[in-house]
Amino acid sequence: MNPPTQNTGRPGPTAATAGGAPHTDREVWAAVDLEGARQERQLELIASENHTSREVIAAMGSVLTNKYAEGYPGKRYYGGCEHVDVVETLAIERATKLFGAEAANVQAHSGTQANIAALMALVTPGARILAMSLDHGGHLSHGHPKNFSGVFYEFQSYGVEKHDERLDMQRVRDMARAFRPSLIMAGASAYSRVLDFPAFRAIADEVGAKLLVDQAHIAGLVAGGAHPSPVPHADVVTMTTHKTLRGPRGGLIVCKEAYLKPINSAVFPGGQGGPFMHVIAAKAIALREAAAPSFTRYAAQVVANAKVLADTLTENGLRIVSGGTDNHLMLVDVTPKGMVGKDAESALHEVDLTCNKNLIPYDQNPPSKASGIRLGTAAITTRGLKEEHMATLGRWIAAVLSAPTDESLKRRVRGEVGELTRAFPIY
Ligand code: DSN
Repeated sequence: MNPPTQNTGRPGPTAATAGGAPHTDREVWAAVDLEGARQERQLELIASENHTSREVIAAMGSVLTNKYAEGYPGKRYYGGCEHVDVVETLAIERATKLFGAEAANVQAHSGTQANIAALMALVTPGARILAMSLDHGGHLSHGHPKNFSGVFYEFQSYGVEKHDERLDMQRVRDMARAFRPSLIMAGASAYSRVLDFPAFRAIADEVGAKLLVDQAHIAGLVAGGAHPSPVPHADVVTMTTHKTLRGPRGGLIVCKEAYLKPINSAVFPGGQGGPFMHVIAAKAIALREAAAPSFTRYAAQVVANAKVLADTLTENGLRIVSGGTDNHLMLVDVTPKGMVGKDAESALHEVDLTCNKNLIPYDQNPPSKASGIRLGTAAITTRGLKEEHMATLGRWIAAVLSAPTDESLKRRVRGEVGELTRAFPIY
């Protein structure tokens, strides 16, 4: 089944349809219903979010949530695992096939849990690791001093160049030659350009390091052929399943066969106890969806939409970090409009456009204010929006950020956003 991209006339996935259960807990279900309505009403531009299919949601609300299954298929520490074994085996088979990998672990509860496992499997505590700076688009679990990674390993960060806001692989190579890391990490949560995985591999080989790629943001683009795959180059690839891959909230690891044993043992018992079998079922369903030809079209449309959105924002006076995007996201410098990211996020929220403030490289503002916002097209493409809608959306965003206190403008834009979201319901 593919996620619906047009009005099916069915009710939403929240209280009305959650497993056909009685809804006696009015307080919780009221909030769930409101969240469902919010998602329908607003355009979701948070680059790390998406709208899953109803089948994925149904699996997460299934009886599999009742089952303990510590261990792996065929080798569990609990009885009664014969059916969840089938589910986990399907998820593993689908993950390896979809990403062309030798092996997979589908149990990590999140992307950070997957990274914990990968670091445990690949290096020893205290090891030197070279990864992308959070301030330039990296991720907390790539060495932030308060994160497990920064606490237990010695990180050095590479970043983008000041003049073009892109990674310079020669600079990364120079840093690796000087630092001599045991592991190099590639991957980002706010970098809009293609990552050069063969270059990362060559640098890792030159300095005798292993290569870990965190493809959390781009996993769906990789699956759909809209971004080069890191799998042939990396020793281990971690990801989340809920961003561009459009599955349930969770983590996933694919790797060379030689790393499967240490990865499995680092996930369980290393960093987790019982796997979430309901989420693993949802991962299996999402992986099947991502293997369909329609998902290849979806991934291409996500990238095409992002390009039009970035171009329209540029034409209307905003600055896109690095000059544009090759993937599903962009960092928009809002300072040309005399604003900071925090205020831009609020102004857009008032017109039902949801996004997050974000540091831009070499930002002069603190993270609590930030000079930019991060926009992504994964979720709005799922609900069926195409290039022509991106041009309209870009003009709305630029207009609101040019006059954030103009109440009549915001009323008008909010009304137009409402017309669009009603024409393209999620469920
Ligand atoms: N919080 C995620 C994001 O928004 O990119 C990363 O974990």
